[in-house]
Amino acid sequence: MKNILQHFAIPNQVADPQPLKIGFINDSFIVRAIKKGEKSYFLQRINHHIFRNVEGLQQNIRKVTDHIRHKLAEAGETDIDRKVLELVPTKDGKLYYCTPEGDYWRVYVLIGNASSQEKVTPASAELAGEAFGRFQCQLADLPFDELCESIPNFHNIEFRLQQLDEALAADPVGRKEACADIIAAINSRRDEMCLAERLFREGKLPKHINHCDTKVNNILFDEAGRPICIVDLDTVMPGFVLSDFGDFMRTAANTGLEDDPNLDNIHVDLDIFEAYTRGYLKEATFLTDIEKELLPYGCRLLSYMQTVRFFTDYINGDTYYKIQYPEHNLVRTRAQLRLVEEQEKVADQMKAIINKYL
Ligand code: GN1
Ligand code: MG
Repeated sequence: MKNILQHFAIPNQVADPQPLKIGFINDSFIVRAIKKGEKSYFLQRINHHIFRNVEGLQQNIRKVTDHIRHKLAEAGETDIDRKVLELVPTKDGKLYYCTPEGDYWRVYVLIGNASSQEKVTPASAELAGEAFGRFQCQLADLPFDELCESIPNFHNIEFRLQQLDEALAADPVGRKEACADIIAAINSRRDEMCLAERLFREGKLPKHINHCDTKVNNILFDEAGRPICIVDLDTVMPGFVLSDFGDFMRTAANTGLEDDPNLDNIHVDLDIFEAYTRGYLKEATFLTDIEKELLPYGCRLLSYMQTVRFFTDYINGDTYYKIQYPEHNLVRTRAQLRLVEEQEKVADQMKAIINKYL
C-alpha cells in the first residue's frame, strides 16, 4: 500500500497504513507520522460501485471543505485544521488516485485527539444539533447546483417509490405476495410523502447543500466532548434540509433499534428530539418559514424513505444492504414503518417543541 501513498503529496515520513474498522462502504486506513508532531493521514479506498462519479464526488468534497474553511477564517476561528477536513492532492494535483486495476484512493489529513460516539444522550444530541445546524448554515450560501448528486436521486422519494414499483412488478424472488400489508401502508402515504418534491417543483421549497448521513458517529468530538468537525462527506449533496433533520431523528430519536424485531420497543424519544431541535435551531438561522413548518414532516419522510429502501431491497432479494439473517430487510422494513406510525402520533408534540425554540 506504500505504492499508493507515493502518488500523494505527503511531505513527511509516514508508517505503513493500518486498517480501520469504520463504515460499511469505503475501506479506511490510518497512516501515522514517523516523527512526533508531524501530520498523520487518513487513507480511503472509495467504493466506486456506490459512488460511480468519483471525480464529481471528490470535487464536491473539495468545494464544501474550501467553503467551510473560508467561513471559519472569516469568523476569526482558530484551530481551523481541526474544524474542517483537508484533502491531500496527488503529486500531479488530482483529488484522488486511480490504480491501473481501477481502484480509487484518496487521502485526508488526520484530525488527531478526536473521537466519534455511537450512543446519543440528550446532552450529546443538543451538541449534535448545533454541529449539523452550523454545518448547514456554513453551506447555506453555496449555490446547491454547484455540487453534483454523488448518488443520483439519493433522497428523492419519488425515485425511491419508482424503484419499489419496478421491484414489485418484477418480484424476482417471489416475496411480494406475503407483504400486502406493507404495500398498503406504503401506498396510503405516497401522496403525502411526495409533498416535498412537489413543493420544490412549485418553487416553494428550496434546496440546500446537505450532509445526507446525519448520524452522530459522523461528528468528531474533542477530548472535552465538544463537537469539532463533521466527517464522512461522501453524501454531501443538494437536497432538502428535511433530510438532515429527519435522518438524525430517524436514527437517534427512536427508543428501539433500526432493525428492532420487537415493534413494541419503537417510540419517538421526545427528549432526544427536543435536545437536537434546541441545538439545531440555535445554529440553523437560515431556514425559511416553510422549512421550519415541514421539520416534523421531514422526520416522517426520512423514516418512510428508509422503509421504502429496505423494502425494495427485500423484494429485490437483498442486493444493496448487507444482511445478517435471511429476513433482515423485512424486519428493518417493519421497524421503520412502525417508526413512521409513531412519528405520526406525536406530530403535534413535535410541532409544539419546535415552536418553543423558534
Ligand atoms: C447506509 O452504511 P451507512 O449506515 O452509513 C445508507 C444510508 C441509510 C443507512 C441505513 C450510501 O448508510 O442512506 O440511511 O444505510 N447509505 C448509503 O442504515 O446508501
Ligand atoms: Mg456513512
